[in-house]
Amino acid sequence: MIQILLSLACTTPRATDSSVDSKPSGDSAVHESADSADSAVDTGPAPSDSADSGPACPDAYADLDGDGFGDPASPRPACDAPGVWLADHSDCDDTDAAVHPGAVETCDGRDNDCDPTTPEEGLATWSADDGSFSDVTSVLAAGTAEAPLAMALDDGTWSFCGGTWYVQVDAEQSTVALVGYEGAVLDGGGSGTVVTVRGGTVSVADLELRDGEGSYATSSGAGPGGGGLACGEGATVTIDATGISANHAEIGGGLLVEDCTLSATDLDLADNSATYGGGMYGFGGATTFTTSTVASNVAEISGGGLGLEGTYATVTLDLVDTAVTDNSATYGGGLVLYEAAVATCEGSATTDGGFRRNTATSDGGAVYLTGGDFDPTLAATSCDFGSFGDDNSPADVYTNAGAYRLADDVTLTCSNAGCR
Ligand SMILES: [Ca+2]
Ligand SMILES: [Ca+2]
Ligand SMILES: [Ca+2]
Repeated sequence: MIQILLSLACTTPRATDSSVDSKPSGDSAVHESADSADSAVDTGPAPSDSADSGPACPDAYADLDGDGFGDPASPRPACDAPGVWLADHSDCDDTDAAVHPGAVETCDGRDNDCDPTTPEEGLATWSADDGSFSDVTSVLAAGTAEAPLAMALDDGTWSFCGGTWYVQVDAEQSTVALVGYEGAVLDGGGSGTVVTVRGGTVSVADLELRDGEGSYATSSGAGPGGGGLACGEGATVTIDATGISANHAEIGGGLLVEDCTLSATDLDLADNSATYGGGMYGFGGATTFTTSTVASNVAEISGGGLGLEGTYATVTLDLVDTAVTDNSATYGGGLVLYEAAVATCEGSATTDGGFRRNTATSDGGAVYLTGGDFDPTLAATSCDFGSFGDDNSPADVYTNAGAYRLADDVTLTCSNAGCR
């Protein structure tokens, strides 16, 4: 690559190198493009020095990131260009020294080598907090459906591009981001939890967590659970634009939450199955789903879509503009609340937030709540419970005081004493 420093502009008094002044005038094509591209220079004040009568000046280009490749958006005649200006103008990002022609393409959703045709699919990258990064494609690609790669994650951002990655990853007291591009899938191979978070702060974005078999045991000994993702022991987990589907566990087919703060936005929790909590089960902690869907999950016993056990610790679930649909169980097709569990359903007249088309073979098509020593709570604000075509079956909410049929956009609170 030619990297010619054109800082020796003929307009600058200190220019003593004759290489620019003596440039052959045959470079007229470049000169013409400069005329047409940069009229500001052409119409600016006439330099008073010898540049007026000098030979044609080729364009020069800024290199603000210092990677040796110029910014094509910054042409100016070399004669007027002080500082470090280059003849090269092939840098597609002059704010990032790691991005230039010939750079290694990495999985980051960006064009690293200034060639948009270079594929990212099938690449995986790990980047540390200090900005350094490593191509970890060969490490992560070692997993197979029969033998998924079991791996503890170091701090940093793990990026997965395209394709299916057979992994069972583990974050323990770490600060980890898992990011997908181009429809990347993390597949547990049906033999373990796909993502286990044992403390720390973990984010998951733009990924699909699939085909996990819950292997996380809670501190109370319940489980194993959390086929797609298990979070426990004071962890903070953020999920965005991610699917958790086709996972299985004894408890929490897709998600298991134990003493964890989990916030999910645009989560698609679908087609998971378990004995308790087909989509998700919570044993403590605070979970929030915003503009998400919980669909077509199945529990053999209770909580087809979602379940909370409030015997051991404070456990809450807030459903904000989240649609819980087409889930099924024996008790609580959409949601089951045991003991001191607290759930909220917040919708609006213009959203489908709430419970529709969920079914229970026994009681509580949408929600089943029951407590012996404690009083579970469901607080609904403009929450849908379905109507003629998309009602839950049998009655919408089962409580110790009886079953309730509810309509759409309902605001009330249900507990052991009933819904009011
Ligand atoms: Ca540059
Ligand atoms: Ca660059
Ligand atoms: Ca890239």
